[in-house]
Order: sequence, then C-alpha cells, then structure tokens
Amino acid sequence: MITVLSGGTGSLKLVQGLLNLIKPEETTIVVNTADDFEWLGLYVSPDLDTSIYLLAGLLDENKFWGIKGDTFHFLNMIKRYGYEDWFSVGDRDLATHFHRTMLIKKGYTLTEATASLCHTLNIKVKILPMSNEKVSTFVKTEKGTFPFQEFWVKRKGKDKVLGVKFEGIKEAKPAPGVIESINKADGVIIGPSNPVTSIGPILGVPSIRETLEDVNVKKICISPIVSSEPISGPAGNLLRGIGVEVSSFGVASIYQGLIDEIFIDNCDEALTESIKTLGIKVFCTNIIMRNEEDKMNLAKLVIKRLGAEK
Ligand code: FO1
Repeated sequence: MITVLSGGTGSLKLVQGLLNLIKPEETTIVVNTADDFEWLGLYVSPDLDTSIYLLAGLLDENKFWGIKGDTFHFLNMIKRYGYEDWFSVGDRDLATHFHRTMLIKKGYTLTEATASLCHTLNIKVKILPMSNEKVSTFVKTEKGTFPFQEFWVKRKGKDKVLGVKFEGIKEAKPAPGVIESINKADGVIIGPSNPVTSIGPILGVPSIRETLEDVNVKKICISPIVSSEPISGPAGNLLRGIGVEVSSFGVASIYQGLIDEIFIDNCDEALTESIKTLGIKVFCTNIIMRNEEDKMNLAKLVIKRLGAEK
C-alpha cells in the first residue's frame, strides 16, 4: 500500500502515473482541506474536488480544477442577481458542493461525505481528508490578510506574502484512517505540491508529522520547485513569505527529519551536496510532468526508490 500526501495539482499528476503501476485499492491519498471554504452557503473543498474529479475521469485537466465541459448557467444567473462571480463554480461542479453540503447537514463527517461521493463515482482509490475539523488558511500580504481562495483566485496570488496562518489547526485531529494509512504503508510519498499551503497544513494537524517521523517506512518527497520557480501555483510567493529559499533546498529544509529522500530536477543537480547536509538523500531526474509518459516515468522511479515494486 502506498500513501500520498497531496494538494490539488502536482501530487495528483503523480497519482495518475502511480495508478499505471499500483492498484487503486492499494493507494491512499491524504488530501489538504485547509483551502476549504463556504461558497454561497455550500461546502467547497477544492483539493478534495480535484482529487475526486481526476479519479472519476471528470476533471478539466487543462485548468486542473472543475469538471471538463461544464457549463456556467447558475454562475451567470446569480451574477445578474448581484452575487460575486470570481469563484467559478460550474453547474455540474455545483452539484458536488450541494450534495456534500446536504450530507454534512445530515450528520456525515467530511470523511464519510467524501467516501460517499467516491462510492457514487466508482472511485477505488481511498481519498481521505486530512481532518474532519475545520482548518482555514489565511494569507497575510502587503495588502491585508485574506482567506486562501481570496488571495489565490480573487486577487490572483499577486500580493506580496508576509506570512501564513492555519486557523483551527491546533484543535484539529487527523481524520479516521489517516494515521493508519501512514503506519500500514509500504511507502509514503509527499507529492510535488506546495509545501506551505498544501502539504504544510496536512503536516500541521497534530500527530501527523510525528507519525511520519516515527514510522519505519521509506518516505520520499518530490520537489515542486525547479530552479527557483514552482512548477505551478503560488509556492514561490508563499515560500518567500515564510522566509524559506525558493529552491529544492528550501523545500528539503522544510521536510528535514521527515523524509529519507527528495527527488529534484536534473537542472538542480548542483544542490545535491547542500541537501545531503540536511540528512536527506537526493535523486536527480526530470520532475516536470508535462504528459502521461512523464507521469509514468516519474512514478516508476518513485516506486523503485521506495522499494515498493511488486
Ligand atoms: N481556481 C481558480 O483559479 N479559479 C477559480 O475560479 C476556481 C474555482 C474552483 C471551483 C471549485 C474548486 O473545487 C476549485 C476551484 N479552483 C479555482 C481551484 C482552487 O482555487 C485552487 O487551485 C486550490 O484551492 C489550490 O489547490
């Protein structure tokens, strides 16, 4: 069994590659839920949504969020009524948020609501939210402090970041199955997601980081940074904002004491020696997943280095 800690983009591309090599029933993804927020009274969980849509074959893989071919009649109509439309929820996507909200109103936990969505959409991979408690990311910038989706979508991630906080994280508990998925894994992967606001909150839920530190299984991280730029998303601005170098060395320093090995891009080979001083092994390869072949090749190498090939 392989467990992947995941945000909403890079880690899921790797999961796509992994599923060519390992059975979905033997794959667990522990997903960040600190981007979750209430949209027009509905419970939206962007990283869970993207995970679900990808594994159900529904994802718009160009944007890497939302449902492919979705329409926006609801959004256009509520705009006419005067509601804000900066968060683009499509009509079919809306059904997911509505159904999740109804399940939670009925008393389902987020874990149970996610399992129900996965069952309906015939998803065999185990998708676990990091926690059933509410954790909310706030980004402090030069222009003020904003909830994550406002910082990233409404304000386009442009404001210079000064800090990040995760409200509710100290009181949160790992969701059922999360600790077991780490303890029972044949290998743990920290996917190439943003280490600050995607992987950061997962590791910040009390006892998840400690479990990973203690577990006697190989743990590999794939860097989300190539040279001094993130492959996608706001990781550069966020790393700078928390005072961490925007490089694979910076990423490795966040995971020091936690991972055995980091995959970095061939072009960053010169960082090998400095990363090794952190007590982390380094494997250089192409880490940019532009197509299915790249995903498969990277997944093959990760499985091999985890020693988890069948
Ligand atoms: N990202 C955008 O850049 N613009 C959007 O309008 C947007 C809408 C949206 C709706 C549902 C959903 O599940 C995700 C959505 N995302 C959108 C993605 C999301 O904001 C982020 O990419 C993640 O939170 C970061 O992992």
